[in-house]
Amino acid sequence: MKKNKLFLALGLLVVLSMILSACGGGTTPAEEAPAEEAPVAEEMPAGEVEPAKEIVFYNWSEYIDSEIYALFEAETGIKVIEDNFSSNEEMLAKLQGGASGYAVIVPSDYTVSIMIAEGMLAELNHDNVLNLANLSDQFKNVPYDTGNVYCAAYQWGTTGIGYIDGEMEEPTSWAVLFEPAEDGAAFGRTTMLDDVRESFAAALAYLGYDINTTDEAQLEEAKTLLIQAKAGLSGYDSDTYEDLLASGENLMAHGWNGDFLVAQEENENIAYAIPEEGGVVWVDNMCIPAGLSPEEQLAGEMFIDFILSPEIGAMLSEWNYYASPNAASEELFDEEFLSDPTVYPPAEVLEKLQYIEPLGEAESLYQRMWDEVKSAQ
Ligand code: N2P
Repeated sequence: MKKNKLFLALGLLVVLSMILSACGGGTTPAEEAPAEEAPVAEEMPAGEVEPAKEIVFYNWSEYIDSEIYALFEAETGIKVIEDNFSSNEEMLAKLQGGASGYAVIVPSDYTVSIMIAEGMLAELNHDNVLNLANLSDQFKNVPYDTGNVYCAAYQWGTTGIGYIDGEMEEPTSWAVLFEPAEDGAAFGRTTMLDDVRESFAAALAYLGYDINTTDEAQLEEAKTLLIQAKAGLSGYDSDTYEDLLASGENLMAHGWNGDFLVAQEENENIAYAIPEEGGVVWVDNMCIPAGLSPEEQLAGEMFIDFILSPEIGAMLSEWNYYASPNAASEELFDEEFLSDPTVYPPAEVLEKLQYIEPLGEAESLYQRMWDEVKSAQ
């Protein structure tokens, strides 16, 4: 898929409308109140909160166009600093460890459930996030946060296998990872996600088991397969795997759909497949950690609201090539993007995909087994 003209035009439109609004656009001189009636600078009513001047956005790597920060700052005066994580578990551990200062974080579905249950998220004041209305109905009623009490969907996507077309066959089964053939083109030039739930999900799907199983015997089998896969891997990677394909260093990677589409810009032979055994579909969400000051909370809500505006939501997908949960943004996409099966999988593919679910106690079992996989020789 190539970047399309609509998107480029859209960028211009956004910049223009920002400039106009900075100039008080929309109001012609005739509409302006005569000077003598202009209100004197109003004082903030007691108790009214001013947004923080600066916020930290804790996001997955390479998931946002930094131009969006400039536009947000131009509109609100709030500066955004970005910090990155590579997995839900890394982000969760960091916050559980007491990291503070993040105003907006981007957990996936199952991690939202975990964080709500642990009291780690603040409720959104919907009066400050009016653009929640732009989300499509499906994303207003996600099972892990019905009614967007805590979070707003950011982007959604699938997990599969990216590969170099022409250098190897299309991977139709997870077997390409779990039964590595020494004479296979991608042997030793393959990465898997450094992600406990994603990697177990791939192995469990290959075995025909539920990707959310807590059955210890099934997990042992999955662990054995994950260890077996290591022979063919050059490593575990969740941040740069697509670049390693684009540069030609690797031929195959377990990863997220949009990342491969971005890398296609550099190497048009990059392709994406979801193995026939199925896999993972996910929704990432913008949420505010509990315990912020009212000023930071407000600034965080304003940032979420900004991302949910139609043009900015479209800019986001333009840049990261993930599907948008924002119905108003989708209206700005062209047919080529909306009909790209890598972005919007057809129904028969979607029906083979499952969400990762929170597993309570069993999460530590997964973690212990993942540690064993990682340390196996
Ligand atoms: C973007 C990562 C996508 C996040 N680089 C997967 N949940």
